[in-house]
Amino acid sequence: MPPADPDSPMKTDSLARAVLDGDRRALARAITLIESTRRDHRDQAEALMEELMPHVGGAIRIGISGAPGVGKSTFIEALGLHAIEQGRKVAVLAVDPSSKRGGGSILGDKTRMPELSQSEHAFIRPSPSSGTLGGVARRTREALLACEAAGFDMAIVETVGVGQSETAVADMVDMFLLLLLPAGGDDLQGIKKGIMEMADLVVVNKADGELEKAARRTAGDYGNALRLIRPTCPEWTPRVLTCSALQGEGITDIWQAIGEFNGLRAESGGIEKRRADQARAWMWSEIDEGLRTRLHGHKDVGAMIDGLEADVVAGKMTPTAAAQKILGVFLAG
Ligand SMILES: Nc1nc2c(ncn2[C@@H]2O[C@H](COP(=O)(O)OP(=O)(O)OP(=O)(O)O)[C@@H](O)[C@H]2O)c(=O)[nH]1
Ligand SMILES: [Mg+2]
Repeated sequence: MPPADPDSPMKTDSLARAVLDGDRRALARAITLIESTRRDHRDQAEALMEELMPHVGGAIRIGISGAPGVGKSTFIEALGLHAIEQGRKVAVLAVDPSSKRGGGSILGDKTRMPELSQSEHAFIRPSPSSGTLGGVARRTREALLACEAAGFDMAIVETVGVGQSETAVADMVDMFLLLLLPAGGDDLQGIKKGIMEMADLVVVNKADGELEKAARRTAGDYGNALRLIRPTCPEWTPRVLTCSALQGEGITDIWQAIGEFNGLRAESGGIEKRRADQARAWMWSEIDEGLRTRLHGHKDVGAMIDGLEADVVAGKMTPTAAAQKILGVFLAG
């Protein structure tokens, strides 16, 4: 087992071996390395990922999103425990660049996942507590692959449905699941159409007690709304289910739908294709981020960016001219 101090020197190959052996402490340590922004850590993380990459790809990757308080943590506890009963090993990660809750949202939420966080077949990792969405998403992608390399065959990526993070999560999973609350009346909870369009499965949670009737009605409304939306993929028509995460009701049906989706998508090659597209997009976003970082770090460009930006904002210079000037100086050396 490598030492726990992130600053202490270590060999990435022995860390990689421990991760591949399914050592959860080594996995936690690998993810700490992946999340570090220090240059030397980044280099080590890249070396580590090289070693893990041949062993990834074995998990069902599921993204789960929904408004604060909809019951994501409670739902993941129920679904995760069900998956473990079916012989799965479950990793839970989060993308939450807005997290102001110190230590990351999931860690604070472990009380909402009491059994899952205790299970030896589960690995729960809070969101990296800071960074841009792009940075957090990249680290979460790598963390997801590290979990797969460690033998977790179901990966759940959670995000709070309040911003751009749904798209980032949808871009790293095989199946995207949207959790909703039972609504009074027929309003569609202000859910943006773009987010509905990404959902492979919509789940109305809290279908229990007084809310049960409203949940069924809401599910019907969303079922109608979904029919007007182009399906996410040719093999599958997105559907709406209800559940009570708290009482564990409806979880079996959701598990079955996940299995069905996955089976159809595996058979058609859809999963592979989506993953290939995601890998391509990931490469380009790495290039975009890398270039921007280098632009800002360039001694001449760095000094002129603020002034040119101010000129563009003030209408003294066109955006095209400013961009050309910046690129010209950057490419000149
Ligand atoms: N009645 C009922 N309450 C539920 C259900 N699922 C969750 N809750 C309750 O809803 C509240 C929020 O649940 P969480 O699981 O923390 O919700 P969350 O979406 O993870 O919340 P954030 O992480 O803050 O975005 C808690 O009080 C839960 O007990 C359910 O199926 N039925
Ligand atoms: Mg939560």
